[in-house]
Amino acid sequence: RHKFWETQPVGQFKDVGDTSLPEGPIEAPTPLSEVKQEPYNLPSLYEWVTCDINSDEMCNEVYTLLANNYVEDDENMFRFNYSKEFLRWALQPPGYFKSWHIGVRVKTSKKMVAFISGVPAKIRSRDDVVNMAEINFLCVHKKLRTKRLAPVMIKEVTRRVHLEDIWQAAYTAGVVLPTPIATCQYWHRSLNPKKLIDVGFSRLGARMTMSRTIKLYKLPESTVTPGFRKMEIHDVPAVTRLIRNYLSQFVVAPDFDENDVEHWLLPKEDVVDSYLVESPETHEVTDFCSFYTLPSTILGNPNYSLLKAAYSFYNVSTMTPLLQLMNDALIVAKQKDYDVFNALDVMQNETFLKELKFGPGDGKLHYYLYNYRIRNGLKPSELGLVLL
Ligand code: MYA
Ligand code: JJ1
Repeated sequence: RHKFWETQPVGQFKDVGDTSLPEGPIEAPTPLSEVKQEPYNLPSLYEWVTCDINSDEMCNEVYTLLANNYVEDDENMFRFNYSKEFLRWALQPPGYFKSWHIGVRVKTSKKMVAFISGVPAKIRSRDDVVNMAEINFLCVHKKLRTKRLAPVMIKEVTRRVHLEDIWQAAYTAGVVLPTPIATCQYWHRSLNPKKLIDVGFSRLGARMTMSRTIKLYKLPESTVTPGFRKMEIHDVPAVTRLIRNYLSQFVVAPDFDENDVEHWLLPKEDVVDSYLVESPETHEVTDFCSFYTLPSTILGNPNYSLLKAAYSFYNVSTMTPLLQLMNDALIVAKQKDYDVFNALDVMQNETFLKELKFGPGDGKLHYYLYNYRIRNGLKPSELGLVLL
């Protein structure tokens, strides 16, 4: 069934439910001197390229490959359109390795036809903090699909991760592979219902008119929580404390330090937005919410070409009810002209999704760990991790 994945150190379908298997690494690390020193062989027409994502030219090539060939919904109506600035941010967190940004070119034309990337991350599983790679942006050009390029790319990124003495990875996918640690549901909150319906992202509900639908999703002009403001650089220590404490309750979550928080959560225009609540009395930072910007290309619509989507990232409530905090996040997203606000049912998100008029989408997201066994499946609410 899975000729490639059966050979890899991942939880296998046959082991599901086997409570005798221990949690933790599946294989022990090998000495670094035993890690293969040369890249894996590609079919002879292709060559590896290590991408310098700071170069405008390279960044453009990766951007264009993904914009034309990356993830689509099941009816091929929308395709993720990560911006160049977003890709630079996603690929260059603290301690990143350029060698983990891997392209494949056609030797003769030099056209980039495939890509895979990793970035380092400390991820905690129960009480075990592990240096991992987060693998993302695996993409093979539409014309080169089903030629078994993906397994070679996965083996090559694995080799380059091993060369940095890292032996575990985390990744998400829309497809079922051996074996998810959790399966999450996408939820969507309409901000611009007319456009969403016009482009086929959503449908007019039964016994609903357009004007009733617009009214249903109306939001206040401005946020309601006193002390709600954009995060600033001087907030990094307070936000780090808040978020570390909050994430400690989940079974699997990133172990962020101040450098990570500065990189991943300090606002970056059209990439990541973060807001916090500073108590007007004590000036303490008590609550936090964030979302990242990931537009999708609308395929084959005469009137619109881009869907502007915000994706819920990390949110922490201690004093402001999460429901009110997220309603304020919806209000800022609406002010900033997003069409839809998306969220997974991870962390405590289930406590606000229905009340804030999110509806379940037709997409699921499966979470995976490489070379690390988690004995049973986790509930989405036990996951404290959001990948881009
Ligand atoms: S998820 C996003 C993935 N990208 C897309 O969906 C974009 C559109 N699709 C494509 O570009 C292609 O269809 C891809 C497959 C490239 C996905 N994750 O080359 P093939 C297995 C893992 O003939 P193609 C993301 O970026 C498939 O089961 N494996 O197929 C996270 C089969 O193996 P097996 C996948 O369609 C990526 C084999 O590939 C995926 O031409 C995490 C077929 O290869 C998938 N999304 O290309 C990667 N899709 O026979 C793993 C298919 O066994 C990282 N396959 O069933 C693992 C950790 C590595 C680091 C470890 C460090 C220690
Ligand atoms: O965006 C998604 N689905 C949308 C559009 C569906 C279009 C037809 N297939 C959707 N819309 C309904 C919204 C509606 C709003 C009012 C309330 C009720 C709901 O359901 C889906 C997620 O649901 N997205 C995808 O399918 C994209 C791929 C998801 C897998 C991602 C893999 C990620 C790679 C990881 O690194």
